[in-house]
Amino acid sequence: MPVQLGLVGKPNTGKSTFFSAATLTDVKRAPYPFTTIDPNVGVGYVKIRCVCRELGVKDDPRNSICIDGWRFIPIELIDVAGLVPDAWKGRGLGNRFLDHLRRAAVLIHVIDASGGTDAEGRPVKPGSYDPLNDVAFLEREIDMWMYQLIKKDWGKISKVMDLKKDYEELFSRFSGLEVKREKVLEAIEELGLHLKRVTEWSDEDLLTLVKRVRAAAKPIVIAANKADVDPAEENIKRLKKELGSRYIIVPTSAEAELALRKAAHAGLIRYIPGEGDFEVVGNLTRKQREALEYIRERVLQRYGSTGVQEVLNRAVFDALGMIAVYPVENEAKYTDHEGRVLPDVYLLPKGSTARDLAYMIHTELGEKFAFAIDAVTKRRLGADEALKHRMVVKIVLAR
Ligand SMILES: Nc1nc2c(ncn2[C@@H]2O[C@H](COP(=O)(O)OP(=O)(O)OP(=O)(O)O)[C@@H](O)[C@H]2O)c(=O)[nH]1
Ligand SMILES: [Mg+2]
Repeated sequence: MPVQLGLVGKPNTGKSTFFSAATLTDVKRAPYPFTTIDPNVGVGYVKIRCVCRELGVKDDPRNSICIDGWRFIPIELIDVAGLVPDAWKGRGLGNRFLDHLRRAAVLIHVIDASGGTDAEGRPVKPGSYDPLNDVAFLEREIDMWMYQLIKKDWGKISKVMDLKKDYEELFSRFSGLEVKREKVLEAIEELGLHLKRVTEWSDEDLLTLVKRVRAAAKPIVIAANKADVDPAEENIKRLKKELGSRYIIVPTSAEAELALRKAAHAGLIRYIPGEGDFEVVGNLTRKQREALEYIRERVLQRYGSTGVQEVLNRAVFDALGMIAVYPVENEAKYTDHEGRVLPDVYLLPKGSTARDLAYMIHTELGEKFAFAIDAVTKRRLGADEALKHRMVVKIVLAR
């Protein structure tokens, strides 16, 4: 299953616009709250420098896309309804929508950095609301939602755990949120909760535990959106100064990215997602030219890019610490058994071994795994050796 990133935030901040831009699918977007009700799920991409250029080969991608030496690797995005304060208690569209985020590995918090949306998602004059308020609010909503899920029938399950002297019930609750047991155990020990019986944990102990686990298992990346609208630039400076040590913060203009991708799709411009400029190649109307010029000045020249690609990349490579690896069957030609050059790229957690890669491709491949070779240096990899980002790996099977 591909890694999933969840787009969250109060209503009207641009989540669906971000989703549309990143997946190039049309979904409902409008300048009022609760435009999105049912979640949208789609495919977006992270972008890496492809190894094809340095290896001097023309690649033939299958599970990913190569454009001008940039490899785009698919990930899944989910765009949910806007959250209002106390959504976890069922306010607004409530916690039903939070439940769609169970599988998300990173939460991308889309905020309206221009301060043009109030706490409930209603449009207000830009600059009249402080977007810094939204950061703590969102984190609390997510934490309380998790806490509530974990705490259900606590009296009963805490007794069971004390009786069995284990944490199985708790692990299984968290595993429904795609949280691994090691992360839960780590947090229990860090907080010293293993020194007490589970039935003696206070509500506060449990909430602290949930917060700790949430931060480790579902990190939040901030997309400071509507960066094209004044006074977003000043707000983003403040945001970075006050919260930059706790969060990855990326200025974005989802609207600009959407316009650029649509123009590129229509053959009007050449634009590679994430780049700092575009080239006009088609016939533009005056209105189109003005709109693109606006994007160049207000977004690309100011921030270096629209930020949408950077958010996805930072979520996967920095917040999750994943690496991208190319498996091949022929280490001389870098091909699969059909002769396709560098067909696939897989995203794996840092620290993964070649055997982990084999299991990820196919269980059978994992079971028959004998050893692996770095296809570029032809060096045999150690059984416990961690793979490196952008490695090309040949898996050798036992007979
Ligand atoms: N200027 C500007 N406007 C944007 C940007 N991104 C989104 N918008 C506008 O903000 C409004 C809300 O966008 P949506 O994408 O529908 O917002 P949402 O967060 O999905 O809203 P809900 O589904 O109601 O929670 C629309 O009018 C968008 O055109 C941006 O980067 N810049
Ligand atoms: Mg929406």
